[in-house]
Amino acid sequence: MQASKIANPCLDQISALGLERQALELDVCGYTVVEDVLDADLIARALEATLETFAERTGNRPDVVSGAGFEGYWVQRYLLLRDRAFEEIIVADKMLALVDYLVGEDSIISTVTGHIRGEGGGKTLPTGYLPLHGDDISMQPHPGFYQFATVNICLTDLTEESGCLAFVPGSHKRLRQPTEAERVLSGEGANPEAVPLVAPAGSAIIWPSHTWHGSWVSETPGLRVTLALLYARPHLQVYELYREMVSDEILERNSSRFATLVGMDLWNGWNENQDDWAKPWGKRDRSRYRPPVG
Ligand SMILES: O=C(O)CCC(=O)C(=O)O
Repeated sequence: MQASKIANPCLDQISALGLERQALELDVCGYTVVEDVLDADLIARALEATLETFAERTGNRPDVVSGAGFEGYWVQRYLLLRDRAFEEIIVADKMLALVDYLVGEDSIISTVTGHIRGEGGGKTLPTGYLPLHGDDISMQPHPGFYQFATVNICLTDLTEESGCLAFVPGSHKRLRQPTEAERVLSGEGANPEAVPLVAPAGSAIIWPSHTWHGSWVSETPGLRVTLALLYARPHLQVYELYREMVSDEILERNSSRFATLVGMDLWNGWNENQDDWAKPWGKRDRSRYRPPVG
């Protein structure tokens, strides 16, 4: 006699991709890393598009080798619609299998943010380090299920010298943000529970929003560049307006999963357009909802 096989599409996908250990790390430690999620060509395209976005919006193109002018911590948000590389990244299969495991297969993308980390703290990060925090900023205690999943895609190597990530293993089970004292990452009172996480370019670092994380000061002149993706359960408010702004052309060249991620299965958001009251966003004329830009 054989016991029944337990069917679950999400678990089957994790097994098919050989990610059982990473799923366990998410459960036990509250974070994991998968190397080689992106190939070299995709990383190069995403890095270029990220640097170009910084150049266009700040008037100063970041130089990954010298880091000049980008000391401390810099962010640029709302990157998804700027380059096809980002469209490919948000559906990378190994990463998405673990995101599904954390927040379900109907999650939506809340932000695609470029992070640049330069030497020291500069004006942008006077402490030098990014204090420990959780990415779920909703009321506490947090629910016993995850509302958001965060992914950091390494577009350059994430080394100890370049201000690597810090995690507090097991902190996802505390269901709260760290206190002011618990946030400290260096000097007197530094939280002794924090451990470093380094990873090569092309890796995805994944954690549920409950996990406490931050990053240490960079001690090298170059820049480390990462993409921060936040996936949210579909009833939550997102940071960026992809639902309203995504073009038909982008939807046509991407998968139905991409459409779900940018909100095309959502029903909320009614106004005077009465003919839309019975339609999800994917079936509406979205041009009627676009806010003027600029
Ligand atoms: O890039 C970092 O140093 C920290 C990233 C982070 O806190 C996040 O993505 O939520």
